[in-house]
Amino acid sequence: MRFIHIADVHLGAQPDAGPLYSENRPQELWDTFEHVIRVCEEERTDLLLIAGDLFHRQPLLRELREVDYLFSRLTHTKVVLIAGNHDYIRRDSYYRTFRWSENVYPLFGRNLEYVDFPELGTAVYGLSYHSREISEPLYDGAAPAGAEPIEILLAHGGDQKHIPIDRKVLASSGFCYIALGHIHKPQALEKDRIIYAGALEPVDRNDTGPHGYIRGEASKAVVRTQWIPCAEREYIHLELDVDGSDTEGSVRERIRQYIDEQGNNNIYKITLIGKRSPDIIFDTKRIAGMGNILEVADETCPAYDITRLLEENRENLLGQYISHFAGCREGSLEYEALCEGIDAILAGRE
Ligand SMILES: [Mn+2]
Repeated sequence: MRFIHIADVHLGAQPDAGPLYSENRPQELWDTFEHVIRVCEEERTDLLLIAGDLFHRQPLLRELREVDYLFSRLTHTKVVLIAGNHDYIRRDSYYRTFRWSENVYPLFGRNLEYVDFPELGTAVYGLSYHSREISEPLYDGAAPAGAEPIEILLAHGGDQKHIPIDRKVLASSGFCYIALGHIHKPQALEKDRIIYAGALEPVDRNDTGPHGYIRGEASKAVVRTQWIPCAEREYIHLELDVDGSDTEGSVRERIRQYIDEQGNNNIYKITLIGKRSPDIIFDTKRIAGMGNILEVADETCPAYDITRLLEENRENLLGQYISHFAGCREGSLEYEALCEGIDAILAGRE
């Protein structure tokens, strides 16, 4: 039995993407989702498992129709999905009344239920969110019914307000694979067995690193999985360490080189750190205008020659201020305060 496990597609979201991509970014979430559907068709995947938050918010009727159209074109694959905290089954949710194609099996109940595929020797279990938050550890008591040799749990959550998960309890639950959603960073809680597929595409600027889906194969109760990156873009956080020889031009050049190496498709958040020459000011707006860049923060501090400043200013406020910090170590909070203070006093003189 071959399956693909995706989660947190967040269709309908408008991710932060900077001026270059913002307009197209919502469309890219759909494009990557369609790509996965195509992979299912090409590879004749038996089951497509969607572990919650297919939508970023309550799905519109036309969005459900688009999604179901894509599912309906699958000639081999059956689709099982649950609703997560973002697309929870609200009182007026279209999820309640929508008529899906016959190869689609929503597990939209509040309580654990399962769908049985005898031809695949597989049963898939799951429940859905009927509210934004669920603080009870609902999966702690989840156990397979022994309906089929291969028993899979589709689950969504893992933090305090969204069905807290105890890894050890899950590990001893008896399911041969647990397809998790909600945490956007792809990760295995247990190799080949308890896995967060991660968001299919990064949705938030903090969803750093590559994103994609899980491809798995189960024979009897033995599962083997592979993580397949497929997202169009990645959020990359860069801490650029500057020194006294850097100018704004050299910093921009170094950022340009880094972006060329890491990929022009990606979206960057840049933090300047280290010690800059005291007479250099980095124009963060200009740097952010280079393209691909979502945010630039300047956390550098000026590289003052403190001994010399002290010598030259013994008789005035600046000298007195510096002497208060005698003996503080570079890099410490006190040192940072010292530099900020020197900055302020020097700026006041100008
Ligand atoms: Mn979620």
